[in-house]
Amino acid sequence: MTERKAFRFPENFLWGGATAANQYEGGGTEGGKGLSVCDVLTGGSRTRKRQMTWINRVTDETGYTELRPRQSLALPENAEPALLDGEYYPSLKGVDFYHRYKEDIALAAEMGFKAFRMSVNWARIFPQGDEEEPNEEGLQFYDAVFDELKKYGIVPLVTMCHYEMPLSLSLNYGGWTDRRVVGFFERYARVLFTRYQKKVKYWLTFNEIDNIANFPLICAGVPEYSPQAVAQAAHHMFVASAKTVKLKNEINPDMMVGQMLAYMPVYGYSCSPKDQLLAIDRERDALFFSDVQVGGYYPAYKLKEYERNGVVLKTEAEDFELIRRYPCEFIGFSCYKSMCVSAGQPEKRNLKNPYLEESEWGWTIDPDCLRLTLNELYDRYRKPLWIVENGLGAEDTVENGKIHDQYRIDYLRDSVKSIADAINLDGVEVMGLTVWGWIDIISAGTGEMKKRYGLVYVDMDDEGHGSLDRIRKDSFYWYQKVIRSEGTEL
Ligand code: BGP
Repeated sequence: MTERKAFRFPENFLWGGATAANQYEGGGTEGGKGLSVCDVLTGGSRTRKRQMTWINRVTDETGYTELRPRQSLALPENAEPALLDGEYYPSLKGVDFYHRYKEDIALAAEMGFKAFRMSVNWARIFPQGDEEEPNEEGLQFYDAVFDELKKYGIVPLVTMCHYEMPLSLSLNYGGWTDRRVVGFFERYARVLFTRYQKKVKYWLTFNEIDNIANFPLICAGVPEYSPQAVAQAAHHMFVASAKTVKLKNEINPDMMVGQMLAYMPVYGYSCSPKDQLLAIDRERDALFFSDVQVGGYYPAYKLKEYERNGVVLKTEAEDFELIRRYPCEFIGFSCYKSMCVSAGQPEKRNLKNPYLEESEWGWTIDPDCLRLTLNELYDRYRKPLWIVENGLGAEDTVENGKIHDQYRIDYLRDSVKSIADAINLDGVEVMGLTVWGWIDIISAGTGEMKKRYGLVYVDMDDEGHGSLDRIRKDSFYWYQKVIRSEGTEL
């Protein structure tokens, strides 16, 4: 790869910021909204996993169970996830976008945003998930948000499900393992596309669909982890994605439906060929999902894996034709860091990379991870790409009403340079960049406020205490300058 000569971004490059309803919106039990799977999660920390609270309707016993990657929930007999009196649930509050959306959108406009990534909370539109008719009050809230964005000429990028499946669909159907959920999602998509076709051009189906193996409940409402359950749920999501693209074409083909993938370049720890084989295998944990949702086919390596693991998909005659004919039109992806693997320690998901620094939460700070990812995905699919999440989670300090977050400016500057190189040196077609958590919101992984990504500080602590006042950080003014100069002033 040749070195850069200059930074240039296309005039129509969509600079902006990203959030998710379950981490930002709040109003968790207002406006007719039902509970979504994240609402019953407590706060956690770097060292304490988030807990899912439950109740036993027979014995009235209540308790907590850990959310553990690639494992089933340890729920007692007859227990089900539920809110407990006196517990704090970060998702129910977010940082109150629900009541402060005008103030926040004005801040986004002040920075010069062209795009605003957010999610519609599925449980605000269909509180139980399987109703025939949507919740009108929920639809009106998003109408008001889209109208406010339009006032400033900011385009929405809307995630249809960002870890926000209605909890009832998980409890009563087992989430995406049940084929009927495909129909419920199609109904939801029809309502969104019909209602907002003139206000929203860009849609993403399922946030980080490839996280389903790590967090089957949060990603797909599947409480009992098994390779079979995850494969079946993923298949139903693929079919729902294809039906969503088909529906969009019927309602208004000017809209675009993208896939949303969590991606991390995986490096072999050494130049041993065995490390490279393992690195390819790990990258395929994510690429499988884009091969199907964007490439339109089930890759051979996954079919072989299913065969080895005894996974047998229940499919319907139309499924593979739908998947082939209606692939997503662009890829939105999150990329924060890279990983390192060694065939000598295959059980380790990630080894410390001696060439890279790490954040306070142990995430590698890799200035090249975006360029690497953009090239990998563009070479594989030749479709437009959008970095819909990138940013640095860090502890910030307020000093005399200021937040000097030079560390975040440095991280984002490297990200912008990496994207510029992919565009100018490698010819990758990049639609935009929406930095993650442009305003401080609760962390998905830990539920903390302490892990701040924002260019705007929010006065709230990990327990939800604070004024919720917004304060512009140094990075706010830096990003404002970057957008105004179209990426030439970094
Ligand atoms: C991604 C999610 C986002 C966001 C981000 C940062 O996986 O799509 O919702 O939370 O990770 O992770 P965290 O908030 O755990 O730091």
